[in-house]
Amino acid sequence: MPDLTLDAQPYPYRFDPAHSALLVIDMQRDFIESGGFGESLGNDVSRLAAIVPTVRRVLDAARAAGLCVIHTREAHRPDLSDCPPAKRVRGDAALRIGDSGPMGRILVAGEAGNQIVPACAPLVDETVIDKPGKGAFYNTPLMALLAARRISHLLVVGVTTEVCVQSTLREANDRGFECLLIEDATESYFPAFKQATLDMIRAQGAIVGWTAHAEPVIAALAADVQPKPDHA
Ligand code: C5J
Repeated sequence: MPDLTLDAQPYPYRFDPAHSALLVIDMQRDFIESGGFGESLGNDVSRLAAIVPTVRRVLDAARAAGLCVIHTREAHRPDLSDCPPAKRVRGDAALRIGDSGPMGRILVAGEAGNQIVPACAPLVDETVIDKPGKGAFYNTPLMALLAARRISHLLVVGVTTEVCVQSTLREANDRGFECLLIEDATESYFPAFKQATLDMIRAQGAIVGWTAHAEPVIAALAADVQPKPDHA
């Protein structure tokens, strides 16, 4: 049974840290820094950069509580064999997936721009999943990994709210996970899209999942690491 409860919408979220994971979606330079994929699509990346300290605080709290931490990256093979042509040619981006930009080839595994921003860099014992799609379950080992660790609850942070984060939440929900999206640890290039996503997720009695601010999540995780009273 879950044994931690925190203030969330549309009603309190309960989770057992032993069966929960923090899923950090695509906190990559390609989306957050100048010269990457996000900017090549004409977006103002400073909105995303602003959440980095909050994501880091959630990461620190999860690590201190011993939670399973999994990072994802939107990353294609250098030969682009896992990038559907439709994904590559769509839109009128200044730089397309696979093109060379100031941080290396756009959205290609191993390139500088494809790395996670230093403040949120994975620790050596944390799993990093490269995903060719927007959802983190499509064509990745994520489901098998969560099942092997008997994870039932996902705390989700990262970017962008209405693209890779929302796709992943919906995939997870359909697979039976109880998902919590941390509002101030996710961001979109479009404030209205972020708001709509938050509203859609928690609507109709948490039809996709719950939302909460980082503070109650951090407090709940911190309470879990406090020394327990000695009842001996
Ligand atoms: C996008 C993502 N926005 N990580 N990717 O293309 O949300």
